Amino acid sequence: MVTLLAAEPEAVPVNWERTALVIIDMQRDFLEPGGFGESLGNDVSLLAKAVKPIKALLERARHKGVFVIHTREGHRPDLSDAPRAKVERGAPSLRIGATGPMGRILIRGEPGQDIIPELYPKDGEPVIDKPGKGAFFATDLHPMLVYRGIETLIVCGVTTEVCVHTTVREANDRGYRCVVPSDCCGSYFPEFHEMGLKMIKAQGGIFGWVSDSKRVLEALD
Ligand code: TIU
Repeated sequence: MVTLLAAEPEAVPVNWERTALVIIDMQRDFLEPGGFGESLGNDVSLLAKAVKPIKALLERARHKGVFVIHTREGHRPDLSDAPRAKVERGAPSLRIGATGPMGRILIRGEPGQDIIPELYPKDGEPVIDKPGKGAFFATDLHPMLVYRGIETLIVCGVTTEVCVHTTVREANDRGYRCVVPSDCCGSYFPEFHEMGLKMIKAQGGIFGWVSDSKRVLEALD
């Protein structure tokens, strides 16, 4: 089923059998108080408004049989995959690996590192645990997409200018068409969200296309 998805800078033809919905890092560590995001000094409530539109897309994608992938940023409990430059930077209230109210910060298997209940993965939906910001670095995402013949990614999640942007850039260089629904991502810095989206769609869509949940749902129907 190929449909035309309304987007900027131009509509994108989408073959839904060759499309994946990629939901980036909708983890308690970024969205709830007491996690990594708040430890960096951020107001985590700013990310909450992305949950409802992502949920709408997720439910429709599941219903339509579109391939759904979730990612989580996080590290091994022994921190062997966490670069010192990442662990030691800045002056967070809790460093990666320290124990907070949702368990150890950004550590795989801890409650805070898991995905928020509203968007929890269903059995059969791959969850990519990634040590970096981009979902392609040090993960098996690329072969997973290649084996399924995926050409287009609908990329949602947090934060717009960090993990969503890095993933879109990595995907663009690997040949994927990336569409970012603007209301399905969010940032601790509203101005970075706006600029991040502008950077994707500038210059004829230098990294991809920007749409919104309403237009993606219309194209899915
Ligand atoms: N701090 C911030 O904005 N983001 C991250 O550290 N990771 C993600 O964006 N997932």
